[in-house]
Amino acid sequence: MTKTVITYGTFDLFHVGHVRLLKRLSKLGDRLVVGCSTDQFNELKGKRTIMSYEQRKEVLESCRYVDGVFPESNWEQKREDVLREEASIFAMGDDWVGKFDELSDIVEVIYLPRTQDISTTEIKELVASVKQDKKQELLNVCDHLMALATRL
Ligand code: C2G
Repeated sequence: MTKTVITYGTFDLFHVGHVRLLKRLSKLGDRLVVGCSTDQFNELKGKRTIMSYEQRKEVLESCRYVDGVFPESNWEQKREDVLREEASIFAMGDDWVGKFDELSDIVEVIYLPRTQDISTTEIKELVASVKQDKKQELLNVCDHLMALATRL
């Protein structure tokens, strides 16, 4: 009997935290399927993503640890998904601890430690700060050039 593990997420700006979770999950069974949040569902979750659902799905499907990806478009579909996929393990990072325990009548529910010091939000903030540094550098160069120009 194939042992299927199921998980869900946005997986925007795919990073090592996502990879390490999927790698650990893949070792818990023979097959790992992922519910990838649609763009509409992310709006409902209040999450702004950089990558579209199609791009995030394509990246997940290219990951060696993932055997299948399906759309996650609401909070209520998990029970139906678990039954359709015949999943025996439902797993999430522990930022979700306790949130999906109501599924434990049909599937083993587990929460794994998140990977520290990396998140999509931190990546976005880092990019924004680099952009800000570059902008300030350009402004400094402009000021310097203006100062030189006034001396000519
Ligand atoms: N994750 C992790 N370590 C990180 C970042 C994320 O282990 N540094 C895990 C999260 O705990 C989650 C998965 O990677 O289990 C996907 O994270 P997100 O893309 O942020 O997913 P999220 O927005 O939490 O959506 O219905 C459930 C939701 O769709 C989960």
